[in-house]
Amino acid sequence: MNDDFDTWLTGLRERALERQIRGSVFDRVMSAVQPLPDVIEKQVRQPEFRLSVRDYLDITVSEERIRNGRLKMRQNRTLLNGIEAEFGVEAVVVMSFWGLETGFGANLGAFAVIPALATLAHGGRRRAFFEEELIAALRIVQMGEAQPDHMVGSWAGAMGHGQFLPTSFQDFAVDFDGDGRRDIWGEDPSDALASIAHYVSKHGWRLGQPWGVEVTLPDGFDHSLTGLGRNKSVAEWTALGVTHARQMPIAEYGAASILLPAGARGAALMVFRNFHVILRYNRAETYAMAIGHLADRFAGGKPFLRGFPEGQRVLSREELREVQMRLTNMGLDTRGIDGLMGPNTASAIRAFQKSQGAFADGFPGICVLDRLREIAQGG
Ligand SMILES: [Ca+2]
Repeated sequence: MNDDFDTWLTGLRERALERQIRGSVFDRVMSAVQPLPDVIEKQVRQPEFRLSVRDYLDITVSEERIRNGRLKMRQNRTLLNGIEAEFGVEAVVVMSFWGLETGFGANLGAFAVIPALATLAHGGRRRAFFEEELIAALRIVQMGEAQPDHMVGSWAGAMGHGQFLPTSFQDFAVDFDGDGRRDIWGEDPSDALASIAHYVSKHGWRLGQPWGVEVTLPDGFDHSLTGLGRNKSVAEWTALGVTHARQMPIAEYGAASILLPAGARGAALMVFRNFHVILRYNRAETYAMAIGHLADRFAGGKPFLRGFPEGQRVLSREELREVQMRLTNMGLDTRGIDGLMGPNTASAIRAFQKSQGAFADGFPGICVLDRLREIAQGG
């Protein structure tokens, strides 16, 4: 390499200076930076999400993690109480993010974040996004908040116990132990855990409200009512016959949606505002469900009553595109072949399931694709 990289660096220097990064800081930090081929490799090979909901939950909400989390919670009781009092986020919720993101600090990531971000900003996908993060990382150094070699994280630049990108660090990291520095990387997790709580709080967390509850749907329930954002009040859902899976009352938490994370043969969830807050940390619905469920388990809650069927999983984007193409060719118009779930794709899948005598939940599961491929082969 890397005339190309050096040329890019020259341009970057100008853009950084326009953004109030001092030339001396830029030169000190960036002069020795070389692109990291590993990082591009990781981005290219980033696995599509292919675990079933059941397998994903088995890994993220394992008995071992629940035990480990409860132990860490006792060890950090005073700290967590202080954080809950300051930010209005339950200790179990903070613990859940800590557990899922880095195994309670056991795995902060092995990459030097500045070279990793420089690699992605120069030659990866989503360059503008990563350049923004790189400049934020330089600003952290310029402010004297961390030295470059202290800033370790994932290949994609997510740093510290809570895997904060540099822009999130700037906006949400806090100095909770009062030593004058926001340290989300150190062995003492005080600042990092408070920063997680601050992030969650600023995105609208409501203390004392659940993220969601497992519910039972009545026979003949119209599955087209399910999906994130198809909101009704708890009272409206109750009027439709939806009940708490463990026969408990559900308080009125405002707008609620019903999710079927693994289709109608698996557990049904009613989710509330706090579920959307978790999605601000990571947009995957299965991630948000795992965070919420792990927090419930830390608090002594029970496993899902109904559980999730073996093998059933959501289709990858590429696979969903294939489903859309095949359905559209059969005359079940999905109004677009983009690999994204929407109401038109859901109703096309439902119509297809009905035509096959299958349960018509509109769930974009692997079974749908398998059946479509069989039909294409004359099955
Ligand atoms: Ca501190």
